[in-house]
Amino acid sequence: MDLWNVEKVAYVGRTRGPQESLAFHYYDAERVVAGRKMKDWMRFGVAWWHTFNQELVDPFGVGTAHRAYYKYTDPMDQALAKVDYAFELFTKLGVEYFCFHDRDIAPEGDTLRETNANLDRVVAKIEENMKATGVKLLWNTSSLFTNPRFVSGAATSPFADIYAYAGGQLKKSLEIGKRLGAENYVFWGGREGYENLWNTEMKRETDHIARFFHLCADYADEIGFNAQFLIEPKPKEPTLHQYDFDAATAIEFLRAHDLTDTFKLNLEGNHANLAGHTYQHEIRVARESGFLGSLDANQGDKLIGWDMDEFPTDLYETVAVMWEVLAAGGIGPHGGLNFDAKPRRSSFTEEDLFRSHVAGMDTYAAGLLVAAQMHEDNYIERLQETRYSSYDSGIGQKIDDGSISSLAQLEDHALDIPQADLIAATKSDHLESVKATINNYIIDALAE
Ligand code: XLS
Ligand code: NI
Ligand code: NI
Repeated sequence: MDLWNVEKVAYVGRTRGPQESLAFHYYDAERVVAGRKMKDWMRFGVAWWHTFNQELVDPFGVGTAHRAYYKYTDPMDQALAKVDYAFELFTKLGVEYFCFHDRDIAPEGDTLRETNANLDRVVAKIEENMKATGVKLLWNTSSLFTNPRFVSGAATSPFADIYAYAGGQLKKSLEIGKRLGAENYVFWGGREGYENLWNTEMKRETDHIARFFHLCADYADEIGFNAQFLIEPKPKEPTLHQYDFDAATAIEFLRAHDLTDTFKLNLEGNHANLAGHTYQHEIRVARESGFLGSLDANQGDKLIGWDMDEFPTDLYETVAVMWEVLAAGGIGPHGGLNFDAKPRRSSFTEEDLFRSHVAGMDTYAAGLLVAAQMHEDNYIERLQETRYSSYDSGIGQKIDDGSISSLAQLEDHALDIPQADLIAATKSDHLESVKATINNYIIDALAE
């Protein structure tokens, strides 16, 4: 299939003013930054659901998207046509990874058995294309939220048949992950939460899903599927409250259920905002506690409080994300930047699928360049070091090395310090200057 007249997107370098929309201005895949190729820091992925299944509907209107494969009206014909289309897009974009839900790639049959047979046909075609192009599977996952049977959840459903169905569906999904060599396997608990607490046994539901995760891990071991398992936190939508609310909640859940060896986290920008956090906050929490797994690259909108899944174009945010990634030495053991994002409803052409990915890739590449410069200068590291320097000696050192063992020792130190000396022990953060310096890094690192 010839995907329009778009050529392979090339790196052309920086330009003044309007950008060429089908060229990279910052993303130079092979360029080495901070000791690693840009493409290896980022490991960009295309999300099947948004890019090939999203018709750009909203609650008030039907889809606006123009897509060549809409001419296939039989669902299986269309699913197979999308595979060729997808790999042509990956190759022309120079994206080396992709991600999908089981139900994104093949239509459902009446029974799980029929659905699995449909999946086998499409997976075979995906496998051929992966071999031919070298494009790899960053992660796959299972849609346990779209079909009406999951109306009240899957692994937290009050209905045991549905729990069993979800288990059967997961078994197949793990087999597909193994067959296609998925590097990670994601669990996003789309309807694993509650609409109303009065009718909900919360502990029972969370015990059920923990048990489910153990069963999944056991089966992955049994078939030799070594992917990194990831939980993707989100506070709400579609449920009123989702159990994997944010990074800290998910980590606590993993600790409480003996799942810390099995899971890390897949963090999404827009989900962070819905939880009342910045994206940087979520990544920091995961990084510092050893749970950074992978990233779903998207952004929300300040004016609309929902999961907008916009392509990331906020440079300030990508600087912060890439600063954390550099500090972590990479996005988790096998992580990447999956564009869990869709073009706006008014960006409905096929070419917009390219334009939106190019914008996202360039924004992350620019973020990497800025963050690398900040790390090279140790700007933030020095800032933090100075701020905590009172812990390098005296009472601070004793607090840090654990030799303070009682409140009485602290009292003894503090009892006679005059108020003026205490105030003098605090220093201004000069926060406005810090923010202005970050702006300067952005301007400077991206200048010619
Ligand atoms: C929805 C989630 C979803 C996961 C995969 O908000 O981001 O797309 O990434 O199930
Ligand atoms: Ni999301
Ligand atoms: Ni996501």
